This record gives sequence, C-alpha cells and structure tokens, in this order.
Amino acid sequence: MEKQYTIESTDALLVTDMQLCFLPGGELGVPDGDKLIPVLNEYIKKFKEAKMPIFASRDWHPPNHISFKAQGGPWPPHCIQQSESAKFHPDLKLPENTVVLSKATDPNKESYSVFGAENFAQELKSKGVKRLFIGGLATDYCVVNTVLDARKLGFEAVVLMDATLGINAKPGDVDRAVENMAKSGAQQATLLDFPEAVDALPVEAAEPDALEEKPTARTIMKKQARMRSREGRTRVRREKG
Ligand code: VGL
Ligand code: ZN
Repeated sequence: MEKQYTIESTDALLVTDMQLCFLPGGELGVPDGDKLIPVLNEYIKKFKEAKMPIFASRDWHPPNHISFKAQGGPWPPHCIQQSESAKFHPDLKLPENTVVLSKATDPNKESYSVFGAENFAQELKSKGVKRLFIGGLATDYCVVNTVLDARKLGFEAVVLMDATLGINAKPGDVDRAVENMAKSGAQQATLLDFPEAVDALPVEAAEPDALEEKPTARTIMKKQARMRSREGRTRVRREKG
C-alpha cells in the first residue's frame, strides 16, 4: 500500500521560486517549469481547503548580488528585486494570505535555501508546523537545500515529486539532489498519494483543439496517473520476483 497523506494541523505547504525568471523565457528558465503550475495549484487548493499555512519563496537578488557573473558568481543576472521577471507566474493561484519569503537578498551572501530567508524557521515554529510539503523550482538548488535544512532543523519534509523540476547544470544534479533528500529522511509524494486526487476529477469534456494547445491540469494529472499506475504494477511484479 502506498502511503496516503492527509493534511494535518501541523502541516504546511512551501512553493519555491515559481517566478518568471525560472520559467521558460526567463533568465534561468527551467525547461517545462510552467507545466508544474497546474499541479502546484492542486496542492495549493488542498492546503487552502484544509486551512493550513501556505508559504511561497522567491529568489530576490539585489542587482549587484554575488551569485551573478559580474561579481564572480556562477549565474547570469536573474530574479532581480522588483523586476518584472522576479514576479510569481500569474497563473499560480496563491491565496491572499500566502506568506511570501524573499531569499538571497544580501548582496554578499548566496542562499539557495528558503531557511536563509529571515524568520522562516521561527514562522514555522510559531505556527506549530512540524511537516513541510515542498514543491517548485529548482530541485537541485532551492528545493534540495531547503529540504536538507528542514531536516537538520527537525522538521519532517515531503518532496512533491510531480511538482518540482531542476536545472541540471551538470548532468545528474537532479538525481543526486533527489537521492540526498531521501538520505536525509525526506519523504516523497505525488498527488496520487493524497485522497481524492484523481478519482474526483470529472471526465475531460473540453474541445480537442484547446487541449492540443494547452493541456489542462486534469489531462496532465490523468496522464501522469496512468504512467504512475503502470510503474506501480511493474514494481509489484518485480517484488514478487
Ligand atoms: C536558485 C539558481 C540560481 C534556486 C537560485 O533557488 O533554485 N537557482 N539562484
Ligand atoms: Zn538566484
């Protein structure tokens, strides 16, 4: 039996860096990053319905930040404070009471981890959060560093595997990040591990043309669900030998 997650009173959702700068067309656009938006919106809906806290981080660099090449860092300028491209993607349905966390704001300090944002750990503690569900960009920078910090600080962490993608500046970076998160004791989940994820979705009735252009959350999730159920069967067979 796969683990089923129900959202409890000590849970919170963290959506990392779903900013235009990290989405296709942005300065550090992650290929297919925009495909995570409908999936993240499903998680957001669940946490909103459960009335549990939702956090959204943003990479929020001053123009002279040390992570930029001009200052000797590895990256082109990206996610500069107040710029258009530092905004969250407009299709991301963050509720009004979302707590926004800005990170890497100190010109002389890199911070991939959201725990580098002032007060995040305190905020979690004051809200009684013990378990953090994390999805967003980028798996091999923000997500992995945040998850490892969460574990070090004693929080449970659940990585939303269908809601994160990475940069893979070096081939294998994302795989290594996933492995390191698992080693730290972080768990993994997808929408299918939550009750009423896909079963509750009505049969797709939209026009084929519209679907062609822009798959809806439902079609994406159903497709992923079918793929996963296939994987699931393979796994069972292997286990039986
Ligand atoms: C990040 C690359 C550059 C991140 C930040 O937080 O994922 N990645 N700056
Ligand atoms: Zn950055």
